[in-house]
Amino acid sequence: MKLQLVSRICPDHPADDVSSETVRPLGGALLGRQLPVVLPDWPVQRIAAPLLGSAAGSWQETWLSVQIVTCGNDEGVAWCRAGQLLYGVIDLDEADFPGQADCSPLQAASCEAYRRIFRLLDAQGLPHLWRVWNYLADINRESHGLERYRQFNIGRQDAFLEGRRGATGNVPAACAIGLAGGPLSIAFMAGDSPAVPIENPRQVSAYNYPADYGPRSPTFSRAALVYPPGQEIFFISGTASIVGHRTLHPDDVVAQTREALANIAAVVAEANRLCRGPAYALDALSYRVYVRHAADFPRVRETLAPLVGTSAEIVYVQADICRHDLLLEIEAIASHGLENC
Ligand code: 3EB
Repeated sequence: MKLQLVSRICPDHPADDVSSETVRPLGGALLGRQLPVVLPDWPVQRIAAPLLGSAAGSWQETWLSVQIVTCGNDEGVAWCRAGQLLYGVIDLDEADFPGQADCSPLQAASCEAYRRIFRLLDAQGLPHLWRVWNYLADINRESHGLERYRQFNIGRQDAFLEGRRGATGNVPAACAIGLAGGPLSIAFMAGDSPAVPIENPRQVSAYNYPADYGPRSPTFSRAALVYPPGQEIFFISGTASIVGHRTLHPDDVVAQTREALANIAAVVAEANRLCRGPAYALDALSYRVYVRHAADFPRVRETLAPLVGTSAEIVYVQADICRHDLLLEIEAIASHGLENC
């Protein structure tokens, strides 16, 4: 495998377990209530969300590449590049954005973050965003007359349109998750070839959601197949208990878990029609599950375990979901080597 995601309980020193002659870290994420003070020297997204069902204080995920990695910091984006592939992280403090009557600080920060990402990608000659991880504080709180997730959606879509990237169809896989505090934090992976976007036949595409969910639709695809050399990576976006465009089972966390997994199964079936490698299966994905209420975690785990099988890796964290009636969201990832590509 050329590009590899390794996950583990945080080592004492982050560089210890990933440095070697043959693989080099490209970037990654740290999840947990208490994040280590010593950070790796590659771009790391800090996700301050309590782990559920784990004694560990934090969890580290690192993308490793066999290619030469070059790194930099431009436009406030910390990035590393391996061949035609780039991973970056940008954190913006909303307090640095005064906002205006028609544009809240969060909307301004969201637009600026994506503008800077697009400028970096243009400068690097790697125009195609593949996967984006968005985290913001108090995602469901209303301010400036609008829920904060909806403010974020305006800023994000503005930047896509300004950067002459369409806001429908060819858009990256993503998640947008609420944390208790901290900056607007956006991590991304991008490349020189377009991602193959995948939609879910059970759901209205998010970029076509009606205005009931905010003045601007979210800019993401349900999943993406992407092609680093010799490889296919399958990114499944944050997936919730939404059918059509409506939330189902608003007060039933077990039913929401089953519905979210039915959506993931539908996305996997779509991907299997389009993928170039072997088919993907639910028990061979690596999952991240965001649970709104920690007290729901045992029931979510009990419901999910028999549906995804024992071989699937699942990391559970407590975090807020972008609609107040959603109790959980599940994202997943898998990768296959491609022999003749
Ligand atoms: C949904 O399906 C649930 O705004 O980037 C999932 C994945 C969700 C990504 C985003 C939002 C986003 O609408 C929420």
